[in-house]
Amino acid sequence: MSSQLRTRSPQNAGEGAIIEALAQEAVMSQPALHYRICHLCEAMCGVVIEHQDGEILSIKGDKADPFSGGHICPKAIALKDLHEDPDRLRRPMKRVATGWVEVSWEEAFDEVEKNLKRIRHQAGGESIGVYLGNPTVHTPALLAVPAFVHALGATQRFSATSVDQLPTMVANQQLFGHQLLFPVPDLDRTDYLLIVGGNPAASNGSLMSAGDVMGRIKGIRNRGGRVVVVDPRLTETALKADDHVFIRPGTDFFLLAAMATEMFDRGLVRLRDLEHCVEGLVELQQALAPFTPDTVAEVTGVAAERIRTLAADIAMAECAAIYGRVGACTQEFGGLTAWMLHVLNILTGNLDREGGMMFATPPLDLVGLGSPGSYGKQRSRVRQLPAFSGELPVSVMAEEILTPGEGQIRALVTHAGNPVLSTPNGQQMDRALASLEFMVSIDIYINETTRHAHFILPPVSPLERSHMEVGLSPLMVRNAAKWSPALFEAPEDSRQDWQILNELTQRMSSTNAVQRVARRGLQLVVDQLGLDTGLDLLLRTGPYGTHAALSKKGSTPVQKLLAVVRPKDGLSLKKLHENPHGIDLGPLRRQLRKRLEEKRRKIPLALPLYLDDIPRALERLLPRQPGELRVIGRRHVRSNNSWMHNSHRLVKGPNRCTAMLHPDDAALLGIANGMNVRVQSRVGAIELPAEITESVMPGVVCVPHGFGHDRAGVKLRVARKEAAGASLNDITDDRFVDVITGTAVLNGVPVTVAPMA
Ligand SMILES: Nc1nc2c(c(=O)[nH]1)N[C@H]1C(S)=C(S)[C@@H](COP(=O)(O)OP(=O)(O)OC[C@H]3O[C@@H](n4cnc5c(=O)[nH]c(N)nc54)[C@H](O)[C@@H]3O)O[C@H]1N2
Ligand SMILES: Nc1nc2c(c(=O)[nH]1)N[C@H]1C(S)=C(S)[C@@H](COP(=O)(O)OP(=O)(O)OC[C@H]3O[C@@H](n4cnc5c(=O)[nH]c(N)nc54)[C@H](O)[C@@H]3O)O[C@H]1N2
Ligand code: SF4
Ligand SMILES: [Mo]
Repeated sequence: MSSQLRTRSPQNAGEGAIIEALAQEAVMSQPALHYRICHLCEAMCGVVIEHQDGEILSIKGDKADPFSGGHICPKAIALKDLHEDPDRLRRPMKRVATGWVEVSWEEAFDEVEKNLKRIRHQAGGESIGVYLGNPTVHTPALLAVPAFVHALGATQRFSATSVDQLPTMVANQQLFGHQLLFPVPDLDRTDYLLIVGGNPAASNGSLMSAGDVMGRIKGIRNRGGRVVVVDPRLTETALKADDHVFIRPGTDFFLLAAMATEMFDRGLVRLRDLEHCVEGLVELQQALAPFTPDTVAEVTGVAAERIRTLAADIAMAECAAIYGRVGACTQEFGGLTAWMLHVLNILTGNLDREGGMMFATPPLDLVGLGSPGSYGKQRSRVRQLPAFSGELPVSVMAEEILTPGEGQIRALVTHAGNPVLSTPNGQQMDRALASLEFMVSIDIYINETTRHAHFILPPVSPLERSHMEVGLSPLMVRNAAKWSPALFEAPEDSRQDWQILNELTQRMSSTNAVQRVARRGLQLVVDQLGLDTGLDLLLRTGPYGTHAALSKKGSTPVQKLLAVVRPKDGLSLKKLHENPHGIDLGPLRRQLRKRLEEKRRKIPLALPLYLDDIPRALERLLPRQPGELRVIGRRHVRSNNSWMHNSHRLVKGPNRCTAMLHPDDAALLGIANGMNVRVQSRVGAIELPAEITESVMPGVVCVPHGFGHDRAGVKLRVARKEAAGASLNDITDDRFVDVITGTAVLNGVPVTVAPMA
């Protein structure tokens, strides 16, 4: 099948190829259906791909998928564009004086190994940086990452986590004892959903994997429940909610803390089943006391009466889920806000309770497998920002590359990441990457980031590999399992992400000849068995697996032995293969109390880590100054961070890279709708058209991220021509971080706006 696709592609349309294609016409097959998980966002929709002779005929929602029930968004169809995109790299690329040349895998791997080893030998593991981008989580290759990082010896690790959910992971670890214990809203059973800084109507849901998230949210209202959105913009989600609360960017902690104080003062705190699971309640109440509806009304822009009602409604609801997302995390008090979100769910007794915030029981037990996480065991060299679980905030990556001295990063490996467009102070990041002695990117495009690489190692198209959402499984709002085989055979001499990582792991980990031979042998075995064998093993020993007893806490040796000789009828790769639409594993189940009991720990509500940051918040209890403007971000359902603007179908329509401004601010600044404006911050300026709208509150400028494709050397033809735009992260500030976690402040960055001549 795939060979026909290749012969038809314009690049290979030589005479021989045409003859081969003609010969194969004779064996043309019938259209066939392939069932698959869309891997483009966290919603994990089931899709049906109709295909014939290596050609995709259509992509539709899979109605038989128990998780998504047929829902898809416009991006699903872009799976075809992505697969066929002539700009998508198929062969390893080497950057030479005149541009890029294709090289063999052997040459690319040899050169990468030689350069990384040379630098490691000269300057140690500190001199090698690793950046893992968001799609890393959307491939099962995630399982190959820890060994790779270990083999590399790289001690300066970064990822998109610190421009995203880091505050939540820190709060998970601090309060529940494990970074991956993410509470997710029990959407299908809740009566009240409070969304703080999330826009599922655009994002399709995040840290709450839910097929048809807006359908499920509508379900809450249909059964008489209530949905309230807290956001500086009247978003597409807010339009579908019962109520929308405008909030001044970066002030959510004040609002949430005042709600807690209101609950304490009015005797509305109701721990319910969590009564014996928490400690520090009195200290918490004292620490939050300065924040009351009256003291925070001005700073947040939310009237005191409204805060009181919000607090009472939520406290009195039979069940409620208080959920926060990107807008809550990537802001000045992201750490405190993530903490308060957990705290409010606890104070209202909604944590680990049906209809509240619960924990998934995924088919692969990532909580059991992964490290619980650690805070601040390492600090960054230049600015002393804390690492979390061995990972430094990406806001320091550029300075760690640019600042000379011992421990300076001289080589960088990026995997599925585009920090130039996705992390703060993109222009500085651009300069930093350009200055590296050596850089290698495992990526599918030559984009704003990878153009600086010396080598790019591209994995196969996502449709040429099997798929399972490993990393997202702890985020599901309903337990389910699904695995998809490859749709198309991978082209000859191609590699999947995990194979590229595995090869580099083997090459970078051995120093002497004997070890090297041994590792080669091991690698051959791993290559032969494949990643799916590993998945099968994890499924079988996971909570629903055929061999669940093997990993279950408290199983006796006899039970374990029995599991081996007489496996039960449970999950395995074979089972998932036989159920191509996926398998429903039921609603979320209570588990936190059991986990806490097992670890003999309570939830510490009044941790010094958080209480010590409160004085900083108190200093910022200031109303908006006249003329003050702060920039926030925006997502659109037809975009995906920085990397899907090369799909014709997705980018068509009006220019989406605009700066939204409130009419009052526009009038003051003399800006008319559609006029080009210059948005300036401490670190830089961008120019883009203004969009004047009452959907943003006064004082807010709203710009989407992930644009700015018109840079020299970017080989994304559609994106450059049709959706170049300007990069929001050219004005976000690498020095503006949440103090607790080092997470970048991407929302609430002070800016000025002026009309262009
Ligand atoms: N179509 C599409 N889907 C995506 C993505 C995409 O780029 N495009 N990206 C994916 C990724 S990586 C992620 S992490 C998720 C993100 O998922 P979401 O968090 O749901 O996505 P956003 O649309 O960024 O929503 C953030 C909201 O926070 C608001 N906000 C900004 N500042 C503040 C503030 O100070 N306080 C409050 N309360 N709100 C604030 C913004 O106005 C915005 O509406 O989406 C995923 N899905
Ligand atoms: N101002 C502002 N900035 C933001 C955000 C915001 O809301 N506002 N959101 C932040 C968030 S939530 C996130 S997650 C980050 C994302 O930050 P990044 O992960 O750094 O950026 P992406 O745009 O997701 O880039 C993904 C890269 O992976 C490549 N890629 C795609 N698929 C594959 C694959 O299968 N294999 C490999 N090897 N490569 C692949 C793409 O070509 C691209 O280079 O951006 C953050 N930046
Ligand atoms: S919402 Fe869209 S991008 Fe996300 S998984 Fe579903 S179809 Fe794919
Ligand atoms: Mo993200």
